[in-house]
Amino acid sequence: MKFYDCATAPSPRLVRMFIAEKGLSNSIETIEVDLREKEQMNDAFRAINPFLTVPALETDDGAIFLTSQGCWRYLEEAHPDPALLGRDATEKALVADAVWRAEQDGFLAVGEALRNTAKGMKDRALTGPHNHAQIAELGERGKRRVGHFFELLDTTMAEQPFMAGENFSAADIMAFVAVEFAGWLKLSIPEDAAHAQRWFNTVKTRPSASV
Ligand SMILES: N[C@@H](CCC(=O)N[C@@H](CS)C(=O)NCC(=O)O)C(=O)O
Repeated sequence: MKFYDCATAPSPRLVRMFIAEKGLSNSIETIEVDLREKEQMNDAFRAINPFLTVPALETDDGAIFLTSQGCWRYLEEAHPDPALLGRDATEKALVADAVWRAEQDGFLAVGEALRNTAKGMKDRALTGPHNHAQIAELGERGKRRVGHFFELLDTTMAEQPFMAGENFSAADIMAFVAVEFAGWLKLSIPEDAAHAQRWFNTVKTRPSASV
C-alpha cells in the first residue's frame, strides 16, 4: 500500500492519524508530496489524483482512494480493530454524523478562512486544477464560523467524552485536526471553554496526535 502524504498539510494528517490509531504506521509506504513546492501539480502525481489533492491511498491491487474519508473507509474495512468508524449500526451512524459536523463546521470553516485570506494562496481559494480568486468576505465569515465551532465543541463535550459519544472515533480525529489547523489563523479554543479544552487535551496525549 502507498500513502500519498504531505507532512505540513491537514487533510493527509487525518489519514496519518487514522493509520497510527490502527497501528499501521510501519506497514504502509509513505510518499511525500510537497505542496509548498507544488508537487501536486506534477504530471506524476496528476496521474495518481487528477483532482491534485492529498491524501491519496493506493492498494497493492492498484485501487486508489482520493479523499481522506475514502482512505478511512478502506482502512477500516481492511483493518477493523480498533474500530474508528463505529462498532455497531447506531455508533456507525453517530460517527458519520459527527464527522460531517466536524468537517463542515470546523475543518472546512478553517479552510474557507485561510484560503480566502492567505497571501500565498492568491487565486488558489479552492484546491484542484482550476484557479479561483479569493473573496475577502468569505475569509471573515470563515473566521466567525471557527468561533462557532469552538462553541459547538464545548457544548458537545459538556455532554459526552468524545465527538460521537463514549468512544474515541474518526470524528475526534476530524475535530482535533480542525482545531490544530485553526492555529494557522492564530485561533484556538477559548480558555474558558473548559469542556472543549478537556477533550482537546485528552486527544492530544494520544500517540497518534504526534504523527
Ligand atoms: N476532502 C479532501 C480534501 C483534500 C485537500 O483539500 N487537500 C489539500 C491539503 S489539506 C490539498 O491537497 N491541497 C492542494 C492545493 O492546495 O493545491 C480530503 O479530505 O481528502
